[in-house]
Amino acid sequence: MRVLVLGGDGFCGWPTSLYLSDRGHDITIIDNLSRRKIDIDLEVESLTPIRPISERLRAWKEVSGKEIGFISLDLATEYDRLVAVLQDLRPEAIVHFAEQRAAPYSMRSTATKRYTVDNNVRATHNLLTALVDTGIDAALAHLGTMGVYGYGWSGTAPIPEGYLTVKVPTPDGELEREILHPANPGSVYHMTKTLDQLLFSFYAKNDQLRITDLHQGIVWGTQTPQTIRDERLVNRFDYDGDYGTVLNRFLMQAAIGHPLTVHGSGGQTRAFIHIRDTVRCIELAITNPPATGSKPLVLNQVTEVHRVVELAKMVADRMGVEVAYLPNPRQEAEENELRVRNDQFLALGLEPTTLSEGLLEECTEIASKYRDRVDPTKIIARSVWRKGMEVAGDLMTEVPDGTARTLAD
Ligand code: NAD
Ligand code: USQ
Repeated sequence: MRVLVLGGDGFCGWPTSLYLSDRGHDITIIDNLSRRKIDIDLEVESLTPIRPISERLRAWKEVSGKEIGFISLDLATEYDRLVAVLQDLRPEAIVHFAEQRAAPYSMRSTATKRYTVDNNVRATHNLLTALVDTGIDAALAHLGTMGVYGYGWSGTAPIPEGYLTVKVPTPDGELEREILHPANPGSVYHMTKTLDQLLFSFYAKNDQLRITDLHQGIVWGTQTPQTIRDERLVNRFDYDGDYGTVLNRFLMQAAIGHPLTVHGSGGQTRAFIHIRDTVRCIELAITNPPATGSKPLVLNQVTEVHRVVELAKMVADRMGVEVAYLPNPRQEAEENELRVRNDQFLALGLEPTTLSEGLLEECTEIASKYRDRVDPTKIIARSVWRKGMEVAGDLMTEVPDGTARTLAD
């Protein structure tokens, strides 16, 4: 298929572009490189030394013989160029990763709240109107989030895939209706994904766009069989307090002997997926789109569920580091139950990659290899959900000398 990967320079987008290219699809990446610019503003870098996009693409051509196109374009602000690109490339499928994706960054300041809403909602809406404008009937797969459902609302009832069947009382008896699951976002970032859902519902109904919304859990891991083929293809690994996600942070912290940064009691339960499954799910989604005229197809892109404190204890036990219980910079339930349905991906043939010694080890090895690139003063999460919330001080200001730890030790 001719596939446009929007946000294809990012943590999920880059390995997805390589995977799809390896599988024989014809890939063009669109990205405005805003994520790299945010790193400069935050004075942090990916733990792994990611190469400039042109070098990445050159390296891929060298190792695979395959060409991936690249267009630098801001989806939120360059509407006419987007239309021209769609008319020129006439994609059969579009994968939309191109949004500001960190909840803490979205809560950092008024400016980052406004940027997150402006960027994400405009990017998604521009894409939808551009598809209508050009009449291009591409299968659109968007990366949404499990966070649209919120946490704890349905207790131990499994979270369905997008829709809930409800009974509406009327004077003439009950009406049964299928509605979008109530939105219950926990950050400005998550809120933008709930707004995206409404845009999708409208454009699927009004213009018969074929849309799949992938409600993805927290992605962990870094390398895939494609990114591992050359050091210049290495994937991004975020560890800082705004962009680092919980399990990758714990693995990286353990590798340098930093206490594991559990927020609050660690009773938060979240859904996870390994990056290798993310890329497979995307191909399954674009090759199995909904029929023209149907409502958006929602798939929960998750493979397992874990409690934060249990992940911390598991990593701490294996690698001999402490667990630090820190004041939680977020407003979120101290503890929640979480059960999630993912039947549709299983039915499409996904064989879940779950937490395994090998993959955890691969992650700690990467963290150990690049430990000299860690700035330990960027580890503690300091973006608070409301002014005045307490944050922890640095637990480490220099990476200690000595052999790096790995799970194998
Ligand atoms: P990322 O920040 O690494 O990648 C996003 C990419 O989109 C970046 O390369 C950025 O430069 C680009 N981008 C952002 N705004 C753009 C714009 N206006 N125009 C063009 N390009 C733009 O994020 P990621 O971790 O790869 O996440 C990708 C998607 O998956 C996001 O939409 C995110 O919400 C979703 N998601 C991520 C995770 C996770 O754990 N990483 C989990 C669930 C869902
Ligand atoms: N947490 C800690 N310690 C840390 C980091 C996080 O205890 O050092 C806790 C957080 O307080 C939170 C949980 O771990 O309770 C998850 O935090 P996270 O930063 O790993 O994930 P989150 O903010 O939810 O966001 C990430 C991605 C986002 C995606 C989302 C999927 O950044 O793009 O949408 O995961 S989900 O969580 O399923 O909504």
